[in-house]
Amino acid sequence: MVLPHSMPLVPLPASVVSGEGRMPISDSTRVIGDSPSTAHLIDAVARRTGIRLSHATATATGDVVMRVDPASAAPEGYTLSIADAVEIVGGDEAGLFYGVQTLLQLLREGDDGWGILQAEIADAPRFERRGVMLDVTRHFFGVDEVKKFIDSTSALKFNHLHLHLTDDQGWRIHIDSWPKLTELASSTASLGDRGGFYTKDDYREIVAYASQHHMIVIPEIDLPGHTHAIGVAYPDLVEAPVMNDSLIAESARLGQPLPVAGEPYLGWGVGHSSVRIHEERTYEFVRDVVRELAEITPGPYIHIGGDESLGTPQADFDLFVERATAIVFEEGKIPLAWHEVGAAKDIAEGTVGQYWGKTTPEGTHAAEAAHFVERGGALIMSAADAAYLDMKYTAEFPLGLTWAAIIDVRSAYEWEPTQVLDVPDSAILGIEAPLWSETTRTFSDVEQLVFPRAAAQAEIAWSPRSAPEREWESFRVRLGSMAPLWKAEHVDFHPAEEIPWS
Ligand code: TNX
Repeated sequence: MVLPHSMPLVPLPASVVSGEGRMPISDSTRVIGDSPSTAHLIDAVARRTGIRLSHATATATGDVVMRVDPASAAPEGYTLSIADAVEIVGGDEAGLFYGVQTLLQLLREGDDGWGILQAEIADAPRFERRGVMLDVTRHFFGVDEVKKFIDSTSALKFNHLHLHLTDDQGWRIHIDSWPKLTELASSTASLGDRGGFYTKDDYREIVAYASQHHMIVIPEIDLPGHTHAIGVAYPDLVEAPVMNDSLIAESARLGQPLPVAGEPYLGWGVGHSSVRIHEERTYEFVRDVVRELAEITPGPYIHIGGDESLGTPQADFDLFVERATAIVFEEGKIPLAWHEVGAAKDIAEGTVGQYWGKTTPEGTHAAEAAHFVERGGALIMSAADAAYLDMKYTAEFPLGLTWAAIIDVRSAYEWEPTQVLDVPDSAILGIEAPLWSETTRTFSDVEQLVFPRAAAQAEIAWSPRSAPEREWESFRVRLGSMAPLWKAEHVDFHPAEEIPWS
C-alpha cells in the first residue's frame, strides 16, 4: 500500500480525508466567531501570508465559521471542514484552538495566491497529558522567551508546560516569605552565564499566556536534592555538599569547579546537595514555598522534584518525600514527583509520578514508578532515551548531553509510552518531553534541541496509535512540511538530515 502523505499535518489527526483543491483566501475572506481563537487565527494567517482576514461576529455569514459545540467532539477535539468555506467546530475552546492549529498547517501559496488545502478532519487527542518541560535554572529564559516556547509548543497541541524553577545553579521564582532566595541565589547560571528570576507578576503573566494557549503550568521546586542554591541564600536549610565520586569525575572531565557551600554553583554535576531532613524549619520552608506557589498557580499540580538525591541517605529521603507530598495535598494541590520518590513506601496517596528511566527500565526504576500506581496515583512518561529533548541528535551535534542516548528524530518518534512499564494502560496519563538547559546558553540553542523532536513527542501524545499513517515514513514527510510554518514563526529548528524539508 502506498501511504497517502498528502496531508501535511503533525500531529496526525484521528481522521483525515483530503480534498482535491484549495480554498483561496484574501483580505475579504471573513472569519465569523466570538472565541479568542478567531483573533489567534487572523494574526497567525497575517504573519504567515501577509493577508489579514476580516472578522465578523456570530450572526453574519462568512467564509471561515468558528464555534464551540460540546456535542461535536470529545474534550480538546474538533471537526474541521475545508471546502468552498471553512467550518471549525471545537468540542470546547481548546478543541477550537487545536482546529485552528491544524488549519494553519494547511495554508499553501500557489500561482493564484494563498489558499487552504481542502480536507475533512475529525480529531481528538489520545492522551489527556501532553507536556513539555523547560529548565530555567541551569540557564534562565525570560518571560518573552517562555512565551515563544508556549507559542511553538501549543501549536503542536501540547497542553502542559512544566517549569523547572529551582536547582543547584539558581532559584528562579520570588517567594515573599523567603526573599533571600531570589536576592542572593538567582543571579548566576551554568558556565558562569547570567541568571535571573521571575517576579510573581512575571509568573502570573506566563500562566495567563499559557492559559490563553490552553496550556497548564506546572511549577517544580526540586527537593530534597538539587538544592545547592537554597544554601547560598539560607545556609541553615542545607547540609554541606557531598562530594560523590561521579560528581568529582564529571567535574574533572568537564573542567568544572566542584560546589563550595554558600557560593553559587556554575557547573552541572548532580547529587551533591540536600536540605536538612531532621529540622522542622525545613518543612516550614517547604510549606511556605508550596503555599505561595499554589496561590499563583491555577493548575492542579505542584512538582516537588525528588530526582538524583544522591547526597541524602535513603531513609532520610523517604521521610522527606512522604512529608513533602502530604504538604502539597494539604495546600490544595496534587503532588507530582520524579520516579525515585516511588521508593518511599508512604508517599501521599494519589501522588503522580514522572518516569525518566529508559525505554527498557534499569535497576529499581520500574518498581519505583509502579509504586505511584499502587498508591492510587498515575504516571507521566518521559523516557530519557527517547523523549529527552536535551540529548544530542548525533555524536557531533554541538549542543546537548549524551548520558541517556544519542536521539535522532527517528528514535525520538519510535517509542510507545504504554510499553515501557508493567502497569495498566489506564495508569499512564500521557507523556512529557523535558528540555534540560545545561548546554543551552541562548534560546536559539533551546529551539534547535526542541525542534523538530518535540513534534515527534506531540504525535506520540496526540495521534491514535492504530492510524495507518502513524509510522515513520509518513511522519518524516509530514514533518518536513512544517519547515515553512516554523520559518514564518522564527522557530530556530534543527534541519536534521533524516527529514525531507520542504
Ligand atoms: C537528569 S532527569 C536530571 C537533570 C539533568 C538531566 C540532564 C532528571 C529528573 N534529572 O538534573 O539536568 O539529567 O539530561
